[in-house]
Amino acid sequence: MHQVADVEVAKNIMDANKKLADKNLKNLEDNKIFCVDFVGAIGSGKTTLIEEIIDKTDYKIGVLAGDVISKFDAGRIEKHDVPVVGLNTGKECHLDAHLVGHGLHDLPLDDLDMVIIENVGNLICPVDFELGSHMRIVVVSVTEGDDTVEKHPIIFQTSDVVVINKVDLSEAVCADADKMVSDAQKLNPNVKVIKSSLKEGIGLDEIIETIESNMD
Ligand SMILES: Nc1nc2c(ncn2[C@@H]2O[C@H](COP(=O)(O)OP(=O)(O)OP(=O)(O)O)[C@@H](O)[C@H]2O)c(=O)[nH]1
Ligand SMILES: [Mg+2]
Repeated sequence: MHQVADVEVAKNIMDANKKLADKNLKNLEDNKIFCVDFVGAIGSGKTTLIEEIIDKTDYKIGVLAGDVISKFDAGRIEKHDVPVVGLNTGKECHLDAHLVGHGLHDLPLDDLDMVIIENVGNLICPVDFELGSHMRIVVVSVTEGDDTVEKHPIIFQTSDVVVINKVDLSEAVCADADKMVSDAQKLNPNVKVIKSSLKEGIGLDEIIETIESNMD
């Protein structure tokens, strides 16, 4: 009996989130803005990648930076002279479309052509919560272990691009980055997988090209 009630509540939450995600997407499209959301493990390199994209492209980018508490990542992004809104989820391990809707309200949408959302570092909770973006990129790194992809299948099945980051550290942590690539391809044959070392500038151009190819 209790389980039935739980399922209904969960379904209502997901339905409400989906409606708000659709509203966010319409808001972005009305303003001719392309939106990418980054999910991934804690410390995998999401903020570093966003900083690189801001520095290496000419797009007018606004950022929604999710953190459980504090505004650490928002503070980092701010230094790149782009508008940024820090979104705190409190105890929650993911952003949702409602929070993102408020964040979009606080960005100067008239003056942007791209919005980048950084989710809270987590490979499980963000899966069910669409935010209204056009594409989702999941970032993991070799330092989490080369079984990370096969252990968290759903986020790789529901993302458009997989970035396997920190390949400069593969040897040091005895991780096989190619295994992570093939695990992702097995889980999602349509997904684009890119190995990167943001420290050494490897893979960044391909990530940017992939985003641009989705903007057409
Ligand atoms: N060696 C190495 N370090 C990297 C690479 N990319 C990022 N880092 C470092 O990894 C650490 C975490 O990077 P962040 O960009 O903060 O990671 P994040 O995914 O945003 O972390 P959270 O928001 O806390 O989940 C930082 O010290 C980065 O400098 C890489 O390719 N190689
Ligand atoms: Mg971050």
